[in-house]
Formats: sequence, C-alpha cells, structure tokens
Amino acid sequence: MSNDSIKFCGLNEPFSDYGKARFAVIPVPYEKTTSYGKGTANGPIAILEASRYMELYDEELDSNTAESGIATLKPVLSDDSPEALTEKLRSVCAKVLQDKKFPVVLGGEHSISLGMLLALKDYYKDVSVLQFDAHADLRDAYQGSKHSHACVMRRIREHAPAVQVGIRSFSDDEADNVKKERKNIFMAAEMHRRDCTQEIINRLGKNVFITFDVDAFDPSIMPSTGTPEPGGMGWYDVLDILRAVSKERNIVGFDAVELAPNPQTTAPDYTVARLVYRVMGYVNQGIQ
Ligand SMILES: [Mn+2]
Repeated sequence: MSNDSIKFCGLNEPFSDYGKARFAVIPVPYEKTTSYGKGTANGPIAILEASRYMELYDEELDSNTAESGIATLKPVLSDDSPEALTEKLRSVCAKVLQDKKFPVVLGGEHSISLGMLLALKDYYKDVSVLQFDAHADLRDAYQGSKHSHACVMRRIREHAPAVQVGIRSFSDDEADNVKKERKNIFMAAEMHRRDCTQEIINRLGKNVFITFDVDAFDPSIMPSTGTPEPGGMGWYDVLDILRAVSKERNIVGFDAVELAPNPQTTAPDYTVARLVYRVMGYVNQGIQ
C-alpha cells in the first residue's frame, strides 16, 4: 500500500476531508543525511499504518479527537538537498496554516523541522520551539553540511528561541553551546531526578512549535530509531510535559521525526501514532 492511500487513523469522509478538518497530517519521508541506522524514510508510512489500529476514543481525554477532522495530505517527496526540502515543506505548511488547519508533520529525518518552523514563524511571527530529543543537534556543520539532522537545532535557533528536553548526547564542540544555553536545555538525567515541567513551560513563549525526535524516548520503548541513547524518557514523562504545555501555551504545530521502523516490532510505530493522536487531543482541549 502506498502512502497515498493510507489516511491517519484510517479515517474516511467526512472526517478525512481537508475542507472540514482541524488537523492536516503531512508525511515527509525524507532521508538524506542520517548518520548511523537508516530507515527513517519509512517512518511516515509506518506511523500511518499503525494509526489505523488505534481506538479513536481517547481514554485520557474522554473524547474522540478524530471527529474534529484529520486530513492526510500527499507525502512531500524530495531527493534534493535539505535546503530544497526546507523550502518545499515551508510552502506546504504555509498553505495549511492559511487554510486554518493545525499542521502535523511525520518524518523523516530531523532536518525537515526547519521548513515547518519557518512557515510557523511567517504566520505567527512569534514562535518558540520545544524540542524533545536525546541529542542537542547544535553542531554548526556535520559531514560537510550545515543542514544535516545533527545541526537542526543550531539552524532553528537562528530563527526562534528553543527549549530542549530529554538531552543526553552531544559532542565536545557542542558542549560550549550547551553551557551557554544551559537555562534552555533540560538534561534527561536532571529530568529523571526532579520535575522540571513548570521551568520548561516558563522558558517558552506564547506560541509553541513542538518538534519531537522519537529518540527522546528510552530505547526500551523506542528501539526503532537511527541513534538510540540510553536513559531516555518514558511514555508518561512525555505526556505529563505535553499536557501541561497544552494548558498554558498555544501549541501551533507538531512534528514527530526519526522513527526508523523495524518490521520485527511494530510497537514503536504504534507508540508514535498514539503520541501524535494524543497531541492532537491536547491541542483540541488546549487554550486556543
Ligand atoms: Mn535525536
């Protein structure tokens, strides 16, 4: 089955209708600069496939989020440079925002997040970024590219303030930057020892773009990613932060990136599908 034929949640009309939908899911199976495990190009289709088996009733929120309408757009395909993909995705996201939909991007490698951020910034002017990730992604360049997945937060920070959570891996080059940005970077070990939720929220502006690298999760529940790191976040750790952010800030966009599906275990694919659906539910019940 191709990406083209699978809708998020396996929805049919009228709930999958773009015209009426609150949410627009944009699959971006882009993989150009991954460095270790490959396969994130298959992330979007695995998330869409897994999402067909979810219950649409959300047991935490006591609601059926899909009734707000979730359209699944055609995948944004590119074999070009990350810079070209950035511009392409920026224009797809811009259209979704003009049409008053909430954009949800399914990756694909993390470098795609810049295009979405630029569209959100064009539209809202004032956007801050909340990154869930094992990696700081603050290198200025990696393997000759300034637009590698390993540099995405460095590029994003050139356009918007960012708060980084779940971080537990960076290079000695990045360490200086991490020290400089210490107040906006919440290490996984620190978050393990104490509840940082309110401090995280306090560092964010009114409009928040959430970029979620699935390797923020512990490899025990998220082995299907290119560069897994021990000591990651659990399911409820993540939800507690997302729920709190949705109550105090205006979430304006969400992406889930770096899932590299393993055919032997579908649980991680399903975990990301549930995460995406839960975030949609939080957005629905948030302050917007
Ligand atoms: Mn990462």
